[in-house]
Amino acid sequence: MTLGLAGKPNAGKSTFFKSVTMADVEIANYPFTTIHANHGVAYIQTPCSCMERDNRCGKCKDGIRYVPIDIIDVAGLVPDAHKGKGLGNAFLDDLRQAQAIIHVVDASASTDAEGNPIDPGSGNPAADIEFLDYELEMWMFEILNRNWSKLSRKIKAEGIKIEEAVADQLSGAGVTIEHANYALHDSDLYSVEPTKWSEDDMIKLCRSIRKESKPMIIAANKFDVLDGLGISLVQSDEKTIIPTSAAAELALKSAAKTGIIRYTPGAGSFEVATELNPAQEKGLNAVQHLLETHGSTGVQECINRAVFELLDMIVVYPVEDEGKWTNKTGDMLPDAYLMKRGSTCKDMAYRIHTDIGDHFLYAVDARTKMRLAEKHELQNGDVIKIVSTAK
Ligand SMILES: Nc1nc2c(ncn2[C@@H]2O[C@H](COP(=O)(O)OP(=O)(O)OP(=O)(O)O)[C@@H](O)[C@H]2O)c(=O)[nH]1
Ligand SMILES: [Mg+2]
Repeated sequence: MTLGLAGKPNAGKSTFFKSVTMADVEIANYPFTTIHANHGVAYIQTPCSCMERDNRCGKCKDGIRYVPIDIIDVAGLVPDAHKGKGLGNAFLDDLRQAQAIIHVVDASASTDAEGNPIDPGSGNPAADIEFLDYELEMWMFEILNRNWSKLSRKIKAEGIKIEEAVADQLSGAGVTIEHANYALHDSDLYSVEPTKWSEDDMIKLCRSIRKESKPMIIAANKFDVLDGLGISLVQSDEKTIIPTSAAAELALKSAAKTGIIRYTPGAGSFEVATELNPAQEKGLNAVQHLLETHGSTGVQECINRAVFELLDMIVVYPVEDEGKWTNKTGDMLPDAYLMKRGSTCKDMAYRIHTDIGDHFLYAVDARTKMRLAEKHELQNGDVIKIVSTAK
């Protein structure tokens, strides 16, 4: 499970990344601070299933389970990156493992089209929304188009399935047969012979593939600047927009790390834990004001919603003892798996181990103690024991 942070230079991607991973990465107010992608681990939050028992699992905090996901912070992209502008399109390749993208937009309008700092309010965040879709589509188009005339003749001559050929050509961009199948229907191209596809047809296909294989959520960042100056300009008919202040989240996490405050990521308030010096007091008062006006910094909400809404994932807990909800060594709810909604007991068995999947007998719902068949669809929060003949 990997989320990618993408957007124009200087929009706050690395600040967002640092605030969720606490990795020591470079942040600066000029474009192209990040050149090599940063990889890290962030945590999404979900209510822990142990809360319905008398005893706690010890893995969650105040009933909130933190489930790890991978997150990548890539170099900034400028319009026409696919033609080599800015740092070019090599960096688009860093997004290939991402199943979903958080598009970080500078909603304070304090960066120009190339990401150079300008006066707050003088940029155009509205224009930043669409360009990323287009760059990703054109990146995919260029990959698909490589040797296409030869490949399309081969598809025809050898009767290769078109969705397989498209997925194969784009596998480096993380595109699967299911994505290709969806996009070929969506763009009405199953009915047109691949040797006859025009450039426009292929771009249209890539647009559908992008939507399906790299869904996006928008972080309207820097809401702390001039009372959320440009947030209303960040609009989209089809994408969720979440106002964020990555800088405020980073300040809160840093203060919590040094023990000055107690803060739960995503919360609308924090508790002061020590005596504050005047500078700390001033800084924290400003952040408190932001939390009061916006509810939270938005950063945790962004990653939670990217995983649960955009990617439609659920969390399930494998156990070996369905009575105690523990593993062999007595740890309660030792693991929390993120799985696609619609996954079955058999999918979960494979997730534990290939052998367990291959030798699956049945599953047990640890709540009801009912036996479940291999095709039974898992629900969010399920606690499941898998029974198999694997050694
Ligand atoms: N006020 C404010 N400033 C922010 C926020 N997030 C980031 N910044 C500032 O914006 C500038 C750019 O931040 P980075 O995180 O380096 O931006 P980036 O998108 O990674 O930039 P590149 O690596 O160059 O593409 C820095 O000066 C940050 O301190 C925010 O939420 N509020
Ligand atoms: Mg950066």
